Amino acid sequence: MSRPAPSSGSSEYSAADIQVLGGREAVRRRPGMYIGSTDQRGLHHLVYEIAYNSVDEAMGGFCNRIVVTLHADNSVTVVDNGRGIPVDIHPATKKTALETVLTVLHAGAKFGGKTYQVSGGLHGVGSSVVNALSEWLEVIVSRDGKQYRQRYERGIPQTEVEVIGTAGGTGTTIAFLADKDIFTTLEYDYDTIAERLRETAYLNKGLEFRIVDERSDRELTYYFEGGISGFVRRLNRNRTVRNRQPIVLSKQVNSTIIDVALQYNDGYTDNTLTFANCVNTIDGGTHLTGFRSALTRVLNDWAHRNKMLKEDEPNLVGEDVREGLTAVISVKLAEPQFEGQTKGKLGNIEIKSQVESAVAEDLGLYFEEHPEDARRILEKCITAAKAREAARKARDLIIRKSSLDSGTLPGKLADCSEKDPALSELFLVEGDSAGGSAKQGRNRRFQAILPLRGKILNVEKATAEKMLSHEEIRTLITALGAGMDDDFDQARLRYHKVVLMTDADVDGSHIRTLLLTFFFRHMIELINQGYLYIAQPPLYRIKAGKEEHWVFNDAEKDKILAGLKSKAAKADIQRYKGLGEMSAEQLWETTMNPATRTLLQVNIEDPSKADGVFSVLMGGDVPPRKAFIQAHAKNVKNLDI
Ligand code: 0RA
Repeated sequence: MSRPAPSSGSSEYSAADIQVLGGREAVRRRPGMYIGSTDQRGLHHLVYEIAYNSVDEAMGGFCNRIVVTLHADNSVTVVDNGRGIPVDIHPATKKTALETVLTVLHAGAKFGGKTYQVSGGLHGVGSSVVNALSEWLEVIVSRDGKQYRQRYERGIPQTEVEVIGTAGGTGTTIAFLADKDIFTTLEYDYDTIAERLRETAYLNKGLEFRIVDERSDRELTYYFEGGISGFVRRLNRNRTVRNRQPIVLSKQVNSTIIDVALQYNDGYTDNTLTFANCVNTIDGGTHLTGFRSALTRVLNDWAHRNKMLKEDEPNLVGEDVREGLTAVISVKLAEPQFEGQTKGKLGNIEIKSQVESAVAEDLGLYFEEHPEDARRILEKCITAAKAREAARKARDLIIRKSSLDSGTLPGKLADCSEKDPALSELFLVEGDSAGGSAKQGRNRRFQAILPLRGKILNVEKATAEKMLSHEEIRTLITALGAGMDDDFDQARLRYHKVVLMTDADVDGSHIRTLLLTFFFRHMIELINQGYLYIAQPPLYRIKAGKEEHWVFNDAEKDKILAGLKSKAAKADIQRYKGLGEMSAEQLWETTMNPATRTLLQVNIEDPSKADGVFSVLMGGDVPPRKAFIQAHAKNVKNLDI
């Protein structure tokens, strides 16, 4: 045994001593703290831990072949052709460097000779953790022409570091059997481990990573000359891509190596994977932040300079330029800081600006040389921006819509005192002056008046949001109280008679048609329930002495005039062009009084035909509308949809 006994005075314990003595016990007592769990996931971590030490060696450029073998007895061997773990005596522990690495927690991090190491991630806790959790572990090192070996059981050395032969090359072989007293299973999953090794091989181009499963005779060798470019190609393998070749950016800033590959597909998700020293940083971090701001900036610059975005058009935002993006960002740095609950986030602050300027510079150059790629990518981003804007408007609309039924009735509404909708009537009256007469003439107990000023918006042509930004339409919806479109709630409707009362002239019929279109498109239930009516104001008043006639059409007028003529009475004919020409009493008597008025109920005989009529009448296509209005102008007042 090489372990020195602790001296009795605790003040004389060196930090290393405490770690040596405490480490093994601590790890075995609370394995989850070091490897996450003791199920298959935790078991797999042992393999990654050992294999990643070899990957560290590869990242330093000292190793280009790693073989992981899963044996039939559930032991695992990891072989690399690196420099071999040093076997000289370590001054602090007075033991071999090899034994220090395998017994002292995080000892690997304290060793020189490694530029980039995985330490700090969930893995990278050190070989000593694997050692402590293994029933046995054997290490064989080839260096300086010799082969060395040492054996451990549950982290305790069973032999010294012994010379067992001569060696031609250099390298490290570590074999271990996980402790069945610690793990709930010793069964490795080939596919899971193979996938992980594949990923690591992509991140280290030129590294040959081999997995052999002696339990099933399966084996695979991963070797990617293209590195992460191949990774991106693989991630996009079942997709239609925008830029044919992944864009590859590679830079070294001081000792930091930055590798980025990206390619757009026709999908909508952002599939960006980030790594720091080959550890998948699932929560991103400074490398991701730097990449994103560079990407947005470069694409905006290019779009503006090449007139794909006009000067006054807003910049693309992050989510626009990330739609359909597949990217791999890999940084290798001396002292990675992994942050967050799961240590999945890179924290090194300097990395942000390093990645940002590297990507901005190289991507800018790439687009200058490949304008076709830039154009194809930007077409996609600009479409995404438009879709985002449309979605925002739709959202706003919903929010605004909900504010429509906030409960405050519009000030312009002269409401009735009746609260039962079945007994209440709402008159929609064209113009303020007619509105005034109607307010005076009505029966305020059950008749409400809403004057609508000017031209009502053409809802057939207007986009939904434009329509709702229109004051008159909003007032109308609020007064009715039942919302509109999909959230029209008949139970909240405040009137079961809605009466359109417009002038008998061209403007009046126009407004009436617009209102009908609105109800047809947005409150069809109101029509289906038979709640929508058209008032019938008289066209003429004929007076002859004490006789007074209200006349609603020309045929009637002719008939009455003929009657008066036969009586030789002198007829005084007044034509009413507007509702405002009638006094309040006249309006009540002729048009509003339920005892004497005529109301036309609006109903739809053939909805598909009505749809066509409204499209022609109110749609954006001018020539068919003109033809229709010319053909039907005189019938419009009796419009029956
Ligand atoms: C520290 C120093 C040196 C190599 C290694 C560690 C090393 C560790 C592992 C773990 C698995 N495979 C490994 N290969 C190398 C190099 C010291 C030198 O030769 O100068």
